[in-house]
Amino acid sequence: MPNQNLFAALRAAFPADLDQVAVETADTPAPLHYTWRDLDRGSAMIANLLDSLDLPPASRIAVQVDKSVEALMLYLAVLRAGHVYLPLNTAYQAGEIEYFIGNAEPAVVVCSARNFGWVSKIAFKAGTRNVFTLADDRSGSLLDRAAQHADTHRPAERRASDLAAILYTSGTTGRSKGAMLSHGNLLSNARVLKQAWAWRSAAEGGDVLIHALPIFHVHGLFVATHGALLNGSRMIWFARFDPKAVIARLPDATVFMGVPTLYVRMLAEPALTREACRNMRLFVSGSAPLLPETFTAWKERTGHTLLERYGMSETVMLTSNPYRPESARRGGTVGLPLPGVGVRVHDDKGRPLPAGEVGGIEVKGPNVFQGYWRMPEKTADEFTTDLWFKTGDVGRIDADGYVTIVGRSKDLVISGGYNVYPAEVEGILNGMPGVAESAVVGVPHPDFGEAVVAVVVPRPGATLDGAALVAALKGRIANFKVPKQVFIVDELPRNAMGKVQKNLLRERHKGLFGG
Ligand code: MCA
Ligand code: AMP
Repeated sequence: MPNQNLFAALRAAFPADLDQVAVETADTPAPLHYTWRDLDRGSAMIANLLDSLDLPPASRIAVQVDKSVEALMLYLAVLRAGHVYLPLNTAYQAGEIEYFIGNAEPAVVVCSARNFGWVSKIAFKAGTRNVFTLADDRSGSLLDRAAQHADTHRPAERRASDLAAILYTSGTTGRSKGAMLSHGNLLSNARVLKQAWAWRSAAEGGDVLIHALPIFHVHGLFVATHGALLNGSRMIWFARFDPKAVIARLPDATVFMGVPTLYVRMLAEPALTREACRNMRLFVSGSAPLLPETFTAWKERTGHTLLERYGMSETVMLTSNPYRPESARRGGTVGLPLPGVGVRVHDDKGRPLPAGEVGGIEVKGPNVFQGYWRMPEKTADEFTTDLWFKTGDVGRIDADGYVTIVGRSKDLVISGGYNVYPAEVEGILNGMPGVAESAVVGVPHPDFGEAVVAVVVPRPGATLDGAALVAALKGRIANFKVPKQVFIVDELPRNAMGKVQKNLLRERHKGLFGG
């Protein structure tokens, strides 16, 4: 039985000439060029370091580090060593990290040097025995220790069903759940996307991907990175998205992937022209709704039709607009189910709905995750009796099979492509002095798509200051979760059942950012 380890498949796709450049950094002090041999050797040394720690099988390796090519090597090393990669948003603060480490109980934590003080304290307290540092200037204990190990490594034998990664997501109850993704989930989806998006072999001229997304989420870590690696394609690597800098490199590339905010920001730059996009063949958008006006503006400005696709941490990519003909890409839709993926729309009684009718989007296929880490009941709740995964998205499928997402049944705000769970922010606000209760909603925002806004009711006799609440939250939770505006009110609107009517709050504040 061939080794089903995802790394084995990625490594097999490396070009024969390993001394070709695989990754070129675009925003380091000086450009760095990493060859395929560097990726192989670097990940082998780190994998050998992991093997030397005698970790239990399928150990979780939690990683909260700034984006770098060495962080990519660390991800590849965890795959080849057969452990479970657990990427964490660099914006998470102590309270969030404490939850993730407590829930996942990683055997190893890799953190940035600047956070080592507080992260190592949390990790050691939770029983983690190995904490390494990795800075984006290649310093830190991880590489120092890995450098003492051999630069060849045979990938651990893994079956398709074995765990490869855990991505925390979907905290409908305010606490995130660890979506468990297997080698098979990731490889099957990477292979489907390779075909669906017509990645070009070297003989066909090859491809060059501009990678400007974070690598602690599905979009940047799996969809973008696997796309390039599984095709042996070079990446132009940005540690941070900067619209001007990305546009300047478009002539050197053929593929770009982004969340809608990235496209909105590039459209604001006069340097974005057809000329700049002359060698580009594909722009992919996802993770959040792409506004029809952005879709139209991009086409007019660059001549390219954005290809919108739909994904989840639990299912990787489930639908995509067609690659060809471009004319078949329909703005406002997330396209057609990917090959091998079933997508259906059911009503809240679990009955199928006719084409065009709005209901709950459900999915089935090799891309669907293995469940939530140590939460079998919550996992069971999110599957139907016939084992389709309930996405929590509301939408319809038209007569041609195109899927349109019209909303969400889950209480979720997506801001600049990041998920914010109102229940989590409400929980923290409600614990603050003088707060009786709160409601957190998303309102239209021209840059982030949706922006987080909070409405807070003071306890009797207490006086609250919105700006002070924002400042207090900034010290507690990731900055992207912090409300851009806090309103102090006497009471929250409630329906006859006593449930807070968030739709009324969204309506009341929808013009806040001129959206
Ligand atoms: C930064 N800020 C944000 C966000 N990012 N506020 C709300 N939402 C955000 N996403 C805050 C900063 O803390 C700062 O606040 C202020 O906004 C301005 O920061 P700015 O410099 O504009 O932010 P940035 O560093 O430029 O980041 C914006 C960004 C970033 C580049 C759009 O958010 C980003 O890379 N988003 C991509 C997320 C992603 O990869 N999503 C894929 C998830 P202050 O000054 O007060 O500190 S995977 C997924 O959803 C599924 C599976 C799928 O289908 O792909
Ligand atoms: P995550 O929790 O990071 O897995 O985010 C998954 C959610 O992002 C989905 O359930 C959708 O609500 C949303 N999403 C992903 N892609 C799109 C898209 N193209 N359009 C609208 N929403 C999207």
